[in-house]
Amino acid sequence: MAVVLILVLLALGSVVFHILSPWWWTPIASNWSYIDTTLIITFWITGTVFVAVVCFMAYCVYRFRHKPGNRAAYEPENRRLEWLLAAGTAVGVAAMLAPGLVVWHQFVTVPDDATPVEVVSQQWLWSFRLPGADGTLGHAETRKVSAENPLGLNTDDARGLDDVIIEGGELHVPVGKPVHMLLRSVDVLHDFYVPEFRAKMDMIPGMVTYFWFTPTRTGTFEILCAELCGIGHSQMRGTVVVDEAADYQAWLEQQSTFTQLVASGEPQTTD
Ligand SMILES: [Cu+2]
Repeated sequence: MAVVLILVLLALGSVVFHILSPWWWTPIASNWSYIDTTLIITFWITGTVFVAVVCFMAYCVYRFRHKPGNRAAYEPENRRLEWLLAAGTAVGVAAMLAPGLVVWHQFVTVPDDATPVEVVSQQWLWSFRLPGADGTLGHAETRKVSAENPLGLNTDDARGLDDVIIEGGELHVPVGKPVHMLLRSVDVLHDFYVPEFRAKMDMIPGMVTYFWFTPTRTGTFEILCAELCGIGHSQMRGTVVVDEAADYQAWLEQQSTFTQLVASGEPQTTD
């Protein structure tokens, strides 16, 4: 009887803990509320199955408990039950995966009016690049990275000369405008993650990964690295500030372009 009680309490306790849990998500600051919807669908499906399985175990322990003279019936196969369980599992798994495919498609389908913002990761620092007056980013590659050219811009590409470079500083983005995030790594795997934006993407050396989002409220948010990338991984934090348009412009005018950085002869300090 104690086992039955423990099982029922386990099921009930899990549901109560889930409802009262302090480890819930942070208030959202982007357009990706669909990501939360997919999580809630997964919670409901896995939660229902978990409670049903544990309660079924409790029922079996109670119903088929030992009684003198009772004998177990031998039933090696039950076609109907196997079909039911296989079909039920398939429906549950499909219901968890299908919404994710829809949301993923939206997550990587960048609207035409999104502003490109490049994020460059390295052990253990976040740097950023914004387009200059021409509205486009110049070509860059890791082999061109040097002390004077920390993001590896291709100096033959005129489009990059007016690019705004922020090495190891804060990224600012204007509120309400879609942003096309282009993610590069100059050394190992990293992962750009801002919990409030519900946005997360691996950064792979030699590739440019991307997603887009629209910040929906102003504020200061922490960038985390979500891929174990070496001894300094847990200190690999950055900051993204979502500004009103006027504040954003004021900030942008304070930043140095690639040409100004090269002319000054020294790279920005990283602290
Ligand atoms: Cu990292």
